[in-house]
Formats: sequence, structure tokens, C-alpha cells
Amino acid sequence: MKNFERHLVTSALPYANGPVHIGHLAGVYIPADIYSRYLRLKKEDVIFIGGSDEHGVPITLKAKKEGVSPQEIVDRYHSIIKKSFEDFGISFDIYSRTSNKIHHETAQEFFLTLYNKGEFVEKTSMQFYDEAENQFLADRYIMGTCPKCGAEDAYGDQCEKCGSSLSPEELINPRSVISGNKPVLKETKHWYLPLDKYEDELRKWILEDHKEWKPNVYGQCKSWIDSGLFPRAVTRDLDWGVKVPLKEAENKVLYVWFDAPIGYISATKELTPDWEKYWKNEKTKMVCFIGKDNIVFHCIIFPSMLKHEGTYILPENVPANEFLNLEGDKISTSRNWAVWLHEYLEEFPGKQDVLRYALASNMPETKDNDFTWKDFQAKNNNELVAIMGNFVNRALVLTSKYYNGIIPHPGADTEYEKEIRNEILKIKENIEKNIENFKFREALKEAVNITRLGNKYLADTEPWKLIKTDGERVKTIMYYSIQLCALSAILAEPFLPFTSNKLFVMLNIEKPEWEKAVQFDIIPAGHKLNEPELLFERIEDDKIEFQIGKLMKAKEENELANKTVIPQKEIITYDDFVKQDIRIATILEAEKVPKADKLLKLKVDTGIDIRTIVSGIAKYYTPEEIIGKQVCVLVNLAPRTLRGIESNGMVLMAEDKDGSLKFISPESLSSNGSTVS
Ligand code: B3M
Ligand code: ZN
Repeated sequence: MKNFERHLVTSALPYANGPVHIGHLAGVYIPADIYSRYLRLKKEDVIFIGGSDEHGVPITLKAKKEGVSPQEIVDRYHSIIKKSFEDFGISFDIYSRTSNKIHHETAQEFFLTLYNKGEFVEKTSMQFYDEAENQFLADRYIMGTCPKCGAEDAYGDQCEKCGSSLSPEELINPRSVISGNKPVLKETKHWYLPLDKYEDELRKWILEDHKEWKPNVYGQCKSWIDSGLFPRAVTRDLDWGVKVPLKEAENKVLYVWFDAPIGYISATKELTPDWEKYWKNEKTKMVCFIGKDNIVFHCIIFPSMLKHEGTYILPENVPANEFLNLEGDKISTSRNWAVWLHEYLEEFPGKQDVLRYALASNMPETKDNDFTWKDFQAKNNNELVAIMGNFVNRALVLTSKYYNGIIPHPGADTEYEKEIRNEILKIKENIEKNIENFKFREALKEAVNITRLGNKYLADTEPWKLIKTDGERVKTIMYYSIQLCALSAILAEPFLPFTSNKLFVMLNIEKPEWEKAVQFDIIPAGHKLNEPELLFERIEDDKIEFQIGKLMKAKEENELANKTVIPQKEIITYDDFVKQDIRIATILEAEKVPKADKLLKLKVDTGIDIRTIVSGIAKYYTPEEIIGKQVCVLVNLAPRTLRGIESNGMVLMAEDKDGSLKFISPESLSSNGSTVS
């Protein structure tokens, strides 16, 4: 094991093309934050790097869709994302962005070093081109049928259905995402990172030297390497991104996956003039937190770039998480199947730690996991409130009641107190060991065990009974209970920073050092506590039902959007069509038909006559709002009797996918009796 002197913690740079959701937090930012907070508490030299990834096709596509510039898109989402992270206490030392000048310069310099060392392979090839749009179709600009699984909406770089990584020429029936056109092939030159040449060194570095990596990460790397590596283009024919710093490549930019990880370096430069100490010194331990879809980039491509640039260290570990699903379904921005962080905070103000807790205790560390609102509620009510909140509250309230909030002097320890001391030693050790091995769920469990222990202590010793017979013993029990509160506040800080702070305030102490969290004299006898408050509150069913309702609504809207339009009916002749006599008419009167909740009885002026029509529109219009309105009426329909009323004709309506009805009306006032054809 190497002896490291400092830590460089990076977390994947989210694309600035949308807000962040619980999947982002659980997959990357909560584990990275727990790890960094822990190292800081241990007084290690650590920097925690984050930022927005502001290049790449997802951003330009979004800009195009909204008719705004890519810069406008990234400005908007960078600030939303940054704020969400701050709100949830993700303790970055810097949260930067890749549109910064310093990043463009750093990425260009990096490219040039590799270029000058002759690392790249230059290749001219035929690539897909959209003639109507005058644009090459890189990555997500091209779609087609996946050659591996047959999905019809695979992208030029990846099929989201089966997860295969693709290149555009593999797609069957390729089409341009911008215009839908069939692309043509056009010659272009690009620069490639020859991963095939690096295969042996990668095999040794990962498969032999990093057997300790998480099995999901190691496994993915092994399968990449075993199936053979190929040169990877690091330039693109696009106009949004970091310009390729070569005269002959004026209209090209760096591939987003080439520039984005360099973003970690540029952000460090921005943070400190001492940045080289973190990036170019073997005594630094670099750990990259990412989601599983980023493994190849962080384990194979980025390390190859760093190694062949020549002056940088490589990641020591890449603890990628799997995915978090939501209520049994894949989280999806386009389907609005997500819990957005900014919306959560509006609906659960001040409850950052509840979400942090629910996500950390259910983190997809080894396999995909599911977030459900019921589970969120249970974790809050049965764990945070019932275990941690309950213990702290009992300890503080009893101390306030018996001693006016002043910590009593303890008597001699009994076996029970000795046991508690031993337990705490074990708990702290377990928390440390688990965090250091990226087992955050286990670590969190241990942190909660402190208050579990406290609850058992109170239940076993029953100070509320003892106070009548053995006041001295109660002093010891309350003294120990308060120390346990303090220990829990220290050891839970990496996971629940807001709660921990709140607890320090109630205990009326400054944050003690992590290493002290085995001692039982953190708060001295005679110290006065502040007024106790509840640490957590129950979340009732109505709040949870509201959230579930929101998701159900998103599901319905989606299903609706995906419903196909009714197919065309069989062909008719002009003569068939003109048999219908449709006229503009004005609604003169309207009233509800008694005992029929769908029907309105209308009196309309058709220009020919004034007649009665019964129409099934009561769910969509009130009688008052339609009086005076002009509509289209089929006047030569045979009369029908509905609820005893003779209806003479039919008001034409547009029926939407969800079955709702709307009038078809002339664009401007027309005379009644005008024909419609
Ligand atoms: N923006 C992809 C993603 O959000 C990408 C990560 C970059 S990390 C350098 O999944
Ligand atoms: Zn596929």
C-alpha cells in the first residue's frame, strides 16, 4: 500500500442541459461528499472537485430545440445545478464549468502536448453528413437501428437500450437527428488516441495492479480490454466546444469526452496556484466518483491521456456506482420520471438530510437500486425519527428536566458504561474502514448504531424510574447519554451535515475533532445545553401521496404523448363528402340536461332555422361560457332522441388524445348559415 500525503477527489461533471435529480446525488455526489467530508474531518489534505460539463451534443441539441444559443442553455443549467448542490451540502472546494477560459486553454495545451509527442494517429475517413444542414453528424446527431439489439433509436455513440457503445457507421438506417434526412458520406480528417497501442499497459495497470477496484468497475474494464481496444477519435466536426488548436483544424472542436475530464484539472488550477501538488505528485491519491455509464472514460481513456501526456498521476480508484431507479422505473429526464432536487426542496424545505439519508442508505453500490417514496417515508419515520431523533430528544429533555440543562457529574462507571466505551471504539473503526473502502451504506448503518446503542442504554437503565431511588446513578446515565449525542453528531457529520450542525447547536459546543469521537469527556460536567428541539419530524402520508400522485401524472402525460393518432379511415369520394351539410351556427341558449352529467341542451341559430341540439360536452364547457359562441353544425343529420329531447344535428368537435373535446369555430365572426366545406 502506498503512503499518500494528500487526496484529490473528483466527481463527474454533469451535463449542463437540465437540472439534477436524486439519481445524480445517489450515484455520484453523496458518496463523493461523504468521502471528502470524512477526509477533512480526519485532517487530511483533500480537495473535492466538481463542475458542469458544458460541451457535447446533448447541449447543442437542446439549444436548437429551444431556439436559443448553447451558451444560454449552459448558463441557465449551470446555475440551477450549482445551487442544488449547495443546497444539499455537497461540499465542493470548487464547482467550476468547462466554458471557462482557463479550461479551454488547459484542454488545448493538453491536446498539443500529446500532438507534439506524436501520440495521436491522424486519419481521413468518410463520415456521415447532413447536406441540408451543412453539418457532419457526430455522436448524438445521428440515430439509427442498433446493430446489436435492434432498438430503433440508438445514437451514433451508444445504444441506450442495450448499453452497447457504437460508432456511427455501425447504425442500420442512419438518419440525421436535426432534419431526419438520410445522411451522405463525406471525407474528413480527425485525430485519434491509439487505445489499441495502450492495451497491454492498460491490462497490467487495471487487471493486475488494481484488483481491489469494485467488482462492477473491474468487470467492465476487463470486458472492454478483453474484447480489444480501438483508436478513439478525440476531435469532432462541430462548432460548440474547445477549438482544436491546429491551423488545419479550424472548424473542429475537441471531443467532449476528451475535454471534460481535463475539466478536473482546470478546476484545480482555478482553485489553487498549488494545483500541481495535487496532479503531478505521486503522493496524491486521486479518487474519481462517477456513475457506471462513465466507467470506460475514467478507467481507460482519461488514464491513457494522463499517462501519455506524461506529467500527471493516474486515478488510484474509480468507485463507480450503478443506477438508481425510481418507483421501479428507470429515471428519465425526457419522460419527467425523476425527483428533481430543486423541487424536492420546495416541497420538503429544510429536509436535505432526510433525502441524503434515504439515498445514502439505499445507494446503488453494487447493483441498481430502487427509490420509492414509501421507503423514503419509512426511513424518515422509523429510523431518523424513531432511532436518532428519539434518543437525542430523550437525552436532552431528561437532562433539561432533571438538571436544568446542566451536565451532571458522573459517578463511577459500571460494566454497562465500559461496554458502551468498547462499542463506540468498534463503531468508529467500522465507520472509518467502510468509508475508506467506499462502503458508504455500511458506514452509515454504523453511524446510526450509536443512537441505537443510546436507546438501548436508556431502555435498560430506565433513569425515569431510577430518579426516585438512585439520583447518583441517574447522573452517570445522563452524562453518558449526552456524550453519546456528541459522538453521534461527530460521526454522522459526513452523512448528515445539517443534522450534525443542529445537534452541535443544541449541545452548545463547537464541532470537536473526529479523533475525539471515542472519548466520553467531550462535553464537561457543568456545561449548559441549549433548549432541546426536535431533530427530525414525522412525514405524514399526505405528503407521500402527493409525491406519488405527481409521478402518476407524469406517467399519464407520457402515455398520452406516446399514444399514436387514430389511423386514417378508408377513402371516400367527393360525392360522399358533400352529402354532409355543415353550417356555421351561433349558440343562443345552453343548459344542463337533468340527470345526465355529460349532456348540454343547446338552442342554436343555424341561419336556416333555430333548433335544439343535445351535445355531450358538459364535462368540457359550462353553459354560461358557450352562449354566443360560433360553432360548426352538421345540420342534415337524422334527428335522434336523447333523454327525451329531440336533437336535430350535431355540433362538430375536435377530440384530443385524452378524449377531451373542443369546439371547431370559424377564425373570425361569420354569418350563421355559412357553409363549411
Ligand atoms: N458529462 C456525462 C454524464 O453526465 C458527463 C460526465 C463527464 S465527467 C468528466 O454522465
Ligand atoms: Zn442496442
